[in-house]
Amino acid sequence: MNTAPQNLASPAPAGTGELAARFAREFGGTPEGIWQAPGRVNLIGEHTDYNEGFVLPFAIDRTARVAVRVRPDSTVRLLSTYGDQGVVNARLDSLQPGSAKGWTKYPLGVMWALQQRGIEVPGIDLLLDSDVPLGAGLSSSHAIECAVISALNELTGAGLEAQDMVLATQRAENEFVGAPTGIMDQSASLRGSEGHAVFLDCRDQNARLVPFETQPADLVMLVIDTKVSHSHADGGYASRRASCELGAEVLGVKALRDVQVGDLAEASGLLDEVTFRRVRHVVTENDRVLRTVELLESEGPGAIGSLLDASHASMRDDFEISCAELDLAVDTSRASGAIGARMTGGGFGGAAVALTPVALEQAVRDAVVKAFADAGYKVPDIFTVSPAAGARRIA
Ligand code: GAF
Repeated sequence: MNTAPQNLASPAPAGTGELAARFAREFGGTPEGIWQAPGRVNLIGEHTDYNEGFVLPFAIDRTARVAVRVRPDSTVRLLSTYGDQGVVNARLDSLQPGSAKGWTKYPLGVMWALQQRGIEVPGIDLLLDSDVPLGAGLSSSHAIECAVISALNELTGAGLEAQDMVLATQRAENEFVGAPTGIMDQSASLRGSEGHAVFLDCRDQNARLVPFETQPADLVMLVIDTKVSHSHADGGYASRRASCELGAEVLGVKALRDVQVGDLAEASGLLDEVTFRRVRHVVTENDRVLRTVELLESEGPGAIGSLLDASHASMRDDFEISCAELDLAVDTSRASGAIGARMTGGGFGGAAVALTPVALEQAVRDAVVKAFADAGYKVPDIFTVSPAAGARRIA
């Protein structure tokens, strides 16, 4: 009989020992466990989640990890291995939106959101480590939130299902952090699976895993972090969301999910020019997600390049959330051999992805670095990602 505790990974990945040792130095004693949650790349389906549409992200092999121990009082002590905030102390009875700063917004937001659901949250000591690049559009904040909610779900015995954790972390983001984001990022982080993308219907949260393995197709997925930092709590994201809501209202539908590509000609006569372009992005993007899923299931990743390109063009021209650095990353990748490329995530900075033949990986990397240098942009960080497992306990 296997008596190993459920969710306990074996063997423990490198690094959990160091994290536990650092925890002991900072807080004394040992953590009760270490939980990790990945960042994500969105393969396709951008700004469709809050329109009750379709998304196709995958969890990446870059994670946030939290070592956690429950305290006997209502104090929260938080420390991260990066940044310079030092140990941050908070009290559970005084958590409220706007009360936290820096990365501590994410764990404290999750604790607050759990309290709002009536869950009795204990004080904790928490040490965070993460290799998800910050502000790169790879969902570093949701990775923290999903690691924390996984830990608290287990430590409190709350018994939340993935769906509940998605909604609680969304509430933390929307109300505590102040970013009006949808449900895509935390869904990818919580539901991710090695070798798969997560096809999510954001209307009912139905999720299906779709094979996305680049290696057998002799492809790699390159991430190009432009180093243009962005925040979804800034106005751009909220203004796009407002345009979508206006479009749905004028068209008399519950959400833009209910508008089909064939309805666009009629919609153009009913909407102002800018709102129409915002709507057209969402409607065509939903359609592209469905076609991408079909192609991945019938032919594999080598068939989806032109859909990635079309998605980028739509974000650049209709939704207007790209920037010069992202466009340069995408155009240069395509010109030097990628079979498809697009910005990924909420936009206004962050990262692009380029689906690239293995044989041309170096050529694409070199071309992008050179193009950025020639344009006087910051040196981009370029690395490969593959679809990885979702949030789980690792020690
Ligand atoms: C950000 C948000 F967090 C997501 O909910 C989603 O809207 C995305 O931007 C755009 O597709 O990552």
